[in-house]
Amino acid sequence: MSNTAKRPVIFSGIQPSGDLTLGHIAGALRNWVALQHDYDCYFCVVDLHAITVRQQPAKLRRWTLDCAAMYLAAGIEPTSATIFVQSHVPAHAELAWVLSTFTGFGEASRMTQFKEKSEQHAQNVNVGLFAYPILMAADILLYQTDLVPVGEDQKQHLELTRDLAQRFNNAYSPTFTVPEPYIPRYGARLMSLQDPRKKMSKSDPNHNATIFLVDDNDAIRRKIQRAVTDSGTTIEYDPERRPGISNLVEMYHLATDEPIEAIVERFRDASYAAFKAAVADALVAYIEPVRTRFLEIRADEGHLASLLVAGAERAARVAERTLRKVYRKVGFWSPKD
Ligand code: AQP
Repeated sequence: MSNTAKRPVIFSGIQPSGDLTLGHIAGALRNWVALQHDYDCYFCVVDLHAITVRQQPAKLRRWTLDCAAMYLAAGIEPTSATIFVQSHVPAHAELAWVLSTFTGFGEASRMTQFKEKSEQHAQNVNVGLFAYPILMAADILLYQTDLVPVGEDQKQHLELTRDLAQRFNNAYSPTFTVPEPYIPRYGARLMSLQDPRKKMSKSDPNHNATIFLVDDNDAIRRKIQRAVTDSGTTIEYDPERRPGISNLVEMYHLATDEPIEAIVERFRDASYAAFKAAVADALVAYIEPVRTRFLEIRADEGHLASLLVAGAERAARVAERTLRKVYRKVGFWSPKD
């Protein structure tokens, strides 16, 4: 583990609000793994974010450990990255409060994820859900992050983070690094298998819509076979006009690394059934080793726990440094100053 100031910093996180999906590999984990040796990485299990939607406590506890185990199963090495749980580092909530006083109400109201989630959870449109992007800004800014690998849906939140960093820096003096998004060319928005106009989501009530990383091989094959496509007959990559089949092409690319153009060329005249069978085979080969590693890691809870405790200690040291600086600049008195 090297914490030298010179390496640029990455921060990213996933909510432990369900079993992780192929979408998380595509939009997040795969890129984290690719970047982990060139950056000082902080990969967080963002449980504070998860409670913006009502969670069952026992499930939240289980999913928190599952989520961390999946980071490791996907290939994150705890010797090169800091893996930790958000609620173990109080500075996240503390900085979020300060940043909330720099965020306009109108500005926060424009966040599309808030609008979507308030429709999905109309019975519980809480202030935390509204403030979610401010907490996300705190997560990122605490670590002086240079790069944030995220899926397409988080682009707007990252813009807000950048605005808040610049606003605070201008109001006082340079305090925060202004982060850049890292959005992959393909897989930045893997779509639902049942409605290819909607994002694949871990909390979709229709389980056939989502490939979970803990799905067994039969479930993966069944879900791909039942995936909604369209009335075309050729295999093409055109997410606007042919979202269903294009989504399957992206999944094949994700699992095999074969370039999109080559996949389309090779399968252009294949039947939908034949292409779906090829996608299912590729996904089974890709996901099975991840699932096996996940189950091994999950079987040793003591080891996982000690890793998360050490990760939180490391993260807290860095986060505290930024928070102290912020507190001093806004004028909070401290006997240590
Ligand atoms: N379908 C997806 N395609 C590409 N990237 C995705 N991500 C999530 N789904 C996809 C990326 O994963 C990171 C964190 O996800 P999250 O679980 O914290 O939040 P989310 O985006 O709200 O994911 P879900 O599955 O839709 O969660 P629920 O159902 O709990 O709301 C982000 O980088 C995201 O882009």
